[in-house]
Amino acid sequence: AAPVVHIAAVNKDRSFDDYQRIYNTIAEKIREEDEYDGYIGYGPILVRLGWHSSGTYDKNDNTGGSYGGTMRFKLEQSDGANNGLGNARAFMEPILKEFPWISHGDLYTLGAVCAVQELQGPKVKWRPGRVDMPEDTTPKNGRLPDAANGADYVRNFYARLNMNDREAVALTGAHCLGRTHLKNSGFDGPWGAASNSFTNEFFVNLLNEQWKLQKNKAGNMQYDSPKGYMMLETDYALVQDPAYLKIVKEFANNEGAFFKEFASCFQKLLENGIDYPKDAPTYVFKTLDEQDL
Ligand code: ZEM
Repeated sequence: AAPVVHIAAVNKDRSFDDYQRIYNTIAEKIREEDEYDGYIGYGPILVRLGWHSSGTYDKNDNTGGSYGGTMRFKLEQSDGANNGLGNARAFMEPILKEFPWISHGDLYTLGAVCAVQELQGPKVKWRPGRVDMPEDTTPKNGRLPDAANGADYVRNFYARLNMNDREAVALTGAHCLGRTHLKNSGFDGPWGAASNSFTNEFFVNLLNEQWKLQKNKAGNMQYDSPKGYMMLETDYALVQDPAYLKIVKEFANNEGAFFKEFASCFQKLLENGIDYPKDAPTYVFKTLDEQDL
């Protein structure tokens, strides 16, 4: 079969200001509802929503990915890997009511960009044009990664998303945000101390903590440190594999290098499978701080 083509549909009636308004509405709601998940807030789970909307992509046939907004369908929501994302979708519901003209794919990716920036991460360029697609284009369950695996699995998984080693390591650095929840994934605990600020702490902790592989309360294996931090097996694979380790060391020593790589491969992740016409606009949103809001 011919590969699927997804062409960005740029809405000529909408300008940068319209999207910045949505960004601001999301950012203000993150700031307002700061008590969520033990005062971590909604930022991390909005990043996870954008990533899981995009992480179904398969470069071999150009299926999956963020374009069709298929995360709005039960079939995709019911993938075990998406457990817990109902909270992020519920967060977005009033935003969709207020801005009914935006597609689900655009909203969920814009939300992830907003969260990264509002949590002091790098500026991530964002482009509109995703179009809600019918239910029968929903990718089958099982395309999102399984944490109980080592470096070979990680490398193969990211190859399907068209990501090289440096991009794979940078993307995993998003685990500076948020935490694992027993009731969602069967894993338990945060990756570090600053769960709602975007930093290179994930890499620093990978290298500097005393990690011990043990079985958690749900019977799953995870690495734990005396400070109460955790690592998934797929995270720890980044220090076991020599090619990955070199990049982990670079990002631990140079937060700027991590931010630069993350900004570019996060945009790439959110846009995988989409063709943008030459005249399609690229937006860089201002943070609330920069607008004195
Ligand atoms: Zn995650 N991730 N992830 N990830 N992730 C979790 C949570 C978060 C993997 C994984 O199994 C898990 C990327 C890659 C990979 C975030 C962002 C990104 C959780 C915990 C698991 C189990 C879910 C829970 O229990 O609530 C695996 C195996 C990955 C690759 C091999 C990439 C890439 C990400 C973004 C760029 C974020 C922000 C969270 C925290 C969510 C929260 O609610 O706090």
